[in-house]
Amino acid sequence: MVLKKVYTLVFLRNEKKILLGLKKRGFGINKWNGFGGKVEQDESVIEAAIREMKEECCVTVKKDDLKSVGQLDFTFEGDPVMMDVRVFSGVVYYGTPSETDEMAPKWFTYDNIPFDDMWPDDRLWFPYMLNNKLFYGKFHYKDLDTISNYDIRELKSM
Ligand code: 6OG
Repeated sequence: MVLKKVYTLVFLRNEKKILLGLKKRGFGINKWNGFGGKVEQDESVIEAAIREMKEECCVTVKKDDLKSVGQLDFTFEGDPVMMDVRVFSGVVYYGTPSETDEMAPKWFTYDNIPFDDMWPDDRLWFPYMLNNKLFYGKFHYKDLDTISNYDIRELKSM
């Protein structure tokens, strides 16, 4: 049996730009990504998404302003734990994205997303998110730089 851990990943967006954060420590260090982390035992997925936004970039988001847009399953060679990442997108937020010990936030225009400095899976599923399509993706990593196989499909609903 594969053990599963649930994570959140939130992207704030507007018509021209998307907010990414440069991860300053831990898993995915020095990569640009959305904001998120592990869902704790005493909270729902959406509560975790909101908490992580506050902790990682000092921004308040409300439950109804986060839209569930995708799900990503990651497995890593030799690791029995599957990461089940729930992806959210939002437009409305309160406060100013600010640097924390964990993340350095920055807005990127859609033609300037730094895929070379992101997880390799991102360039495969971002087109779904950016085109407002719901998606499910499954990726197996041979090592932290290499995807050995994957599958992505569009979903009709989440
Ligand atoms: P903390 O360790 O910071 O949570 N995450 C990934 N995101 C992408 N785009 N690709 C991956 O490919 C990822 N693996 C993990 C989930 C880790 C954060 O990083 C995301 C969480 O938001 C392997 O608590």
